[in-house]
Amino acid sequence: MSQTATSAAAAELMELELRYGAHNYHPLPVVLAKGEGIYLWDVDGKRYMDFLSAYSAVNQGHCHPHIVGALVEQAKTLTLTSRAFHNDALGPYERFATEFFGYDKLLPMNTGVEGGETAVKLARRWGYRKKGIPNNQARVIFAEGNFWGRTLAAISSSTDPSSHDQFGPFMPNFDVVPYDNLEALEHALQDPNVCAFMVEPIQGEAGVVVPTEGYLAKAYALCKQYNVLFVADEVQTGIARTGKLICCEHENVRPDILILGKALSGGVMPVSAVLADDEVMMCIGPGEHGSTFGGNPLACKVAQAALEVVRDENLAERAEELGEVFRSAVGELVDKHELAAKVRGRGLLNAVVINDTATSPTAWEICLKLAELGLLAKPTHGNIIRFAPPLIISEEELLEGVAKIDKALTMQAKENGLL
Ligand code: IF1
Repeated sequence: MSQTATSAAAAELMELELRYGAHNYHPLPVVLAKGEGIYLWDVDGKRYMDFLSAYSAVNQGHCHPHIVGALVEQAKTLTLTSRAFHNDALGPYERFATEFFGYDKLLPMNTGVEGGETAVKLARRWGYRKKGIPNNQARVIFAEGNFWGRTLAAISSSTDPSSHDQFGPFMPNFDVVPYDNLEALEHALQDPNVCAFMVEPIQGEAGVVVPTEGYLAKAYALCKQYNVLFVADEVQTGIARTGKLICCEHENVRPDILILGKALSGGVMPVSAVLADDEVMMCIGPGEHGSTFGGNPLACKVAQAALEVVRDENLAERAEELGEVFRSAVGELVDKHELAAKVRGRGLLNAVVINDTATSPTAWEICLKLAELGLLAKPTHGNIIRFAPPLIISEEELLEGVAKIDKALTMQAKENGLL
């Protein structure tokens, strides 16, 4: 999509962002104005299939009527009380969500990274009060390639220079071990001051990195062996995205602390949550954690509606079945196209590794061609293109998307002189 293909209206809107907005993103030159189901429309009325789902925040599809209906109804009634008082939406939501995911209690927050921060605070408190770690000595282990947000704590565990260079100094007592490496994990767990291992069951930002079968179960077992909390960051992999309600279910792992975000609200507003049993959750008492909007009535109604959609539309089962369809169809493209090195993922969280270096613009150029063809996706780490459509997509629409991927790879191959 050359800049000339962009309309004057779109160009003007992009210019406003350039002129008046921080330059902390480099978006594709697409200016969106409307979303419904799996589709997005730009300001010129061009329709796209959304194969990013706002990084798995729109699993239920854009503007899902059940979720928007709950939002509008509550917005006209009561949006925010602060936690200085009770409200009539929080308790019923907490009961619904704790039963839905099978935990004693839920701590409501807003963004995914606040969920991660909450999980680390809970784990440290548990470490001091239950494991007996000396005060201020608690350590948390993370995996190389992790991504759990942009706060100073989150980037303190990051191994991605673009996330942490020149934002120091960093949070102490965060250790990093190679992902999908049980030997390295066990070595780190032997430090008696370790309170938690926080890990994504599939690393999203790292490029949809799926660990070896059995890694999660064995990592969990090692955590139990060394009396360390297993913390699952399911902000991106949770809420049915990978074919199970939470990704850890693929290996029958029940995290000690579960972090949810993104699709917990169906992409309607920021809602996150941390779930744990009493032994952990009761380590934080009144006035020791929270946020202005955490547990607001609007978020509670939206989140419950979003989870009802996951349940009632069988989104986990759909993701499981359609993920097989997607990887099988794209696997044929990998065989056909020199540019496509591999396809990997679980459920409808997948990625195609482009046969190129991380610094080449090929993946970006392929995404520009995909946009021209009416499909939106974006590269991660240079040469990996993530494909994650809303879980409500039909098989026919999914295969229509695959056809666009096929066409874009052919166009790029011709441009690169491979055909
Ligand atoms: C951006 C990435 C994805 C996450 C996991 C916690 C969070 C995220 C596994 C924090 C957030 C978002 C952040 C967003 C783009 C997107 C992203 F590319 F940045 F890395 F998905 F891979 N845990 N991921 O993926 O949740 O505070 O953002 O609500 O920063 O542009 P948040």
